Amino acid sequence: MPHAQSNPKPLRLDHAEIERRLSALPEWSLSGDQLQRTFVFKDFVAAMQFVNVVAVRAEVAQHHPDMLVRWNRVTLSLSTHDAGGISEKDFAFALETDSNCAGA
Ligand code: H2B
Repeated sequence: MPHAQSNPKPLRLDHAEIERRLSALPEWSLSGDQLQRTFVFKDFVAAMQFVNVVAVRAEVAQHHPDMLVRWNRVTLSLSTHDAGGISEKDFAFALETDSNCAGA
């Protein structure tokens, strides 16, 4: 008997599909094989608060962006290791981050 499929492997999106989805996320861009956005805050403490909020969401989603902090700037880079590129999980995480960070 086949065992239950709990987590089907995410599919890598092709370039045309990535561009199509990116047009709905104007703050994000493609950097190599990752979705990327830099968020700007009033100071380092605000930037670090954002990092911690993202970290909690990443643990819940089991999807962890690379995060680079430069004083008041945080760059998130997203890809899906299992897919070997960008999947819909990356777009879902990007969209949710935008909706949690209006005005960042
Ligand atoms: N984060 C990101 N950004 N991409 C992944 O493919 C990924 C991850 N995979 N966090 C997760 C962890 C995977 O290794 C675990 C087993 O769910």
